[in-house]
Amino acid sequence: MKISKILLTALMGIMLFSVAANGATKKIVLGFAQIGAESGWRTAETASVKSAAKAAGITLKFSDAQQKQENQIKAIRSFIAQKVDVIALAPVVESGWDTVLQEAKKAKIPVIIVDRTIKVKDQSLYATFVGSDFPLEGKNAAIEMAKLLNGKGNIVELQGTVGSSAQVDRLKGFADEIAKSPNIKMLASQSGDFTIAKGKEVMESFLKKYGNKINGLYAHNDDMALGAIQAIEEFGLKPGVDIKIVSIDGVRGIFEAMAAGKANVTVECNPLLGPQIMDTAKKLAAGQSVPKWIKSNEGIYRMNTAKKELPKRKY
Ligand code: GYE
Repeated sequence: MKISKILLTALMGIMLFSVAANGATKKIVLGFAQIGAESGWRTAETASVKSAAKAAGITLKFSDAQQKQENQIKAIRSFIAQKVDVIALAPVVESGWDTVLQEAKKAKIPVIIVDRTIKVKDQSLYATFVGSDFPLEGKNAAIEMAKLLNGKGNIVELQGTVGSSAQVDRLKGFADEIAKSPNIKMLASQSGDFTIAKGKEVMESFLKKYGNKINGLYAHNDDMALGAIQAIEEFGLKPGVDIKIVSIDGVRGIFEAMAAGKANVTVECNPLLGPQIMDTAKKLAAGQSVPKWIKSNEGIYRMNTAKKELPKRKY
């Protein structure tokens, strides 16, 4: 009896040791090179990644680059030096990643590109992209704008961070679709860097120049639209009525503005990517292959349903 107990304990010990040795019980370490905290969307994404890592039992190393690519590159190099298992990168801009991603590849660390896409010569430099379809968001925004203006009017555009895929693709997706409405004219288009403050500032300059000639505003994110709403009210016009507003993201603030009749449409872009990122990190750490694009589920929300939707919003 005693001997069998000793044998059993020894056997269990050996089993546990071998599980640890082949990595099954080792905690996965994920380095996340985040862009910053420029918008409500990004704050929601960061929160989602942090809570999903906890829930998945993944050790998260988090870096905030304050919207600077050089800081993101530094963070990735430090993750490589620390020998993390997987790297997640939300790239502030599309280009300039080849060298650092080659370093990650050489170190055999798989890279998940998060929420914005990149342009690299060698597609094997990253494992997958987890995020939205930006050209489609731009297209949907244009369809909504054309409907709101009955195919006729003057519009202005607040662009996202210049050189980010979210700016490049939302601009192009919108431009291609709005071209089908020849009586809609783009008066001005400028970057508001995805922030409320910049969105307000640039809208003020548009209003100064074009005043009540403006019938519609397309903003590449809700935060800039929220800044623009303040500018429009201070100028003495009614946002959502005198100037129709279509933006992208679906943050709580824009639902509140829509419920108050001050904004018209938001094309949803889901920031709650944490669970999909953790799931992908686990697969990659286990040496499994994943699809090259893992899409998020999204909808389009309008002023008339905003009040009803508001309590259901998670970000
Ligand atoms: O739309 C914007 C944020 O990369 C999809 O970045 C993201 C965009 C989002 O600052 O609000």
